[in-house]
Amino acid sequence: MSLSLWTHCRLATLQADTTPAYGLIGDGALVVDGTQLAWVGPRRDLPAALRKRCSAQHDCGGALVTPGLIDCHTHLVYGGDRAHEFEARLHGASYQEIARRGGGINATVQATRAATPEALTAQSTVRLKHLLAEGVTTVEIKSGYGLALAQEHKCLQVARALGRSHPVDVRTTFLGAHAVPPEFAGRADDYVDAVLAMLPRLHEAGLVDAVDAFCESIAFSPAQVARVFEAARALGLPVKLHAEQLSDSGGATLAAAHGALSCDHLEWLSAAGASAMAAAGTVAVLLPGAYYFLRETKLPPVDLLRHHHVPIAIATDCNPGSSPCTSLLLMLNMACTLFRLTPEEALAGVTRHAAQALGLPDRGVLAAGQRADFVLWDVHSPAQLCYALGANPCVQTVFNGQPR
Ligand code: DI6
Ligand code: FE
Repeated sequence: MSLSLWTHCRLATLQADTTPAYGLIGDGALVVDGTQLAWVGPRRDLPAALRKRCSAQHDCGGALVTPGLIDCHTHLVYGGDRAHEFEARLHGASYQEIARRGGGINATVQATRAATPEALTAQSTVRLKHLLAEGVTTVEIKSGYGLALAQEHKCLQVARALGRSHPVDVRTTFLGAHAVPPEFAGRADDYVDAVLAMLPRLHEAGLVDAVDAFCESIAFSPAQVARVFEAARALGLPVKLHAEQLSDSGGATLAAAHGALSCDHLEWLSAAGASAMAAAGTVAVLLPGAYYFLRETKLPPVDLLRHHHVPIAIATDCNPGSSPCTSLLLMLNMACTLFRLTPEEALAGVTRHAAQALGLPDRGVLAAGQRADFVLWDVHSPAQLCYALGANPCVQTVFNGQPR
């Protein structure tokens, strides 16, 4: 296998606990061996024997190189849009009221059920391309707008197919317990039975990398979520949870008890929840797009997470109701301005910690042995990636060893 050498770049390796910050290497070099990074470090330390084996050379033109970005929480595959609800909220309705009136998630369920796989693929492709243009190399996509076996199957298959037709790694999450669909109105426990019946079928079809649920007063109780988690764990599937977004339901503690990969949103996270997450190694995925778009005022307890050394990830939560967002770079900015993360924390949140939130130890930092997913940026400092609004300084993305 031929090796390729990438030089004339600064590297933000994002390795943990490095000095200088960001794991910055001023005059760096990368050696790619097929789909993996074979060597990463200061150019002057590159072994001559390794350099000789490199048959291709790439001049990065002074670019900053980071790991490929990872969007670890999206609901990217859905039908229709909810601009009318955005309008209704500007006339005074709340997100919860709209949901209780049968709008909200169930409005998107109706539109998604009505959409053909081709139509779903077409509208989801537009969103995916926006993410890819900003250097995203791994994206998680949740189901949860089908809420019936054939419909969830359709959405997860569309998600998987997007990963085959685009240079990006798609990880699929089954979110059957997202909302109670209209045909089960007032019978949430019966719907949980239906979710438990869907799970093994979708798993057998190879469509499930992880299992998620929405633990909230307008969605599922901790007891109902526990049933879903037990079924997932019995199949050997990792779990994650939409927890403490609109109220403190104790979801984080429950998820941690099931060894969850991540708890997501967390504006209302308690001290007990944070310490349970720390003990379980559960990542906190913060979603500034949803906080912003719903005009929430309760900030996620970032200092509490820092105090307990809970790793923090950042994602778009791309969805039609609470975060119609396809820019992970914008989320970096909002994580800093709204949540007061440092740019270094924010960048770790879309690389190293996002990989951890998906249970993927083979990516998220620039280091030998990792996947060769990296991005060349036309910026001088890593903080510039968090600082600008609406700019896209992505020059080139390398996915799985191949420039795309
Ligand atoms: N929390 C969210 O923010 C999204 N899902 C969830 O459980 C919103 C989904 C939607 O409103 O369509
Ligand atoms: Fe979400």
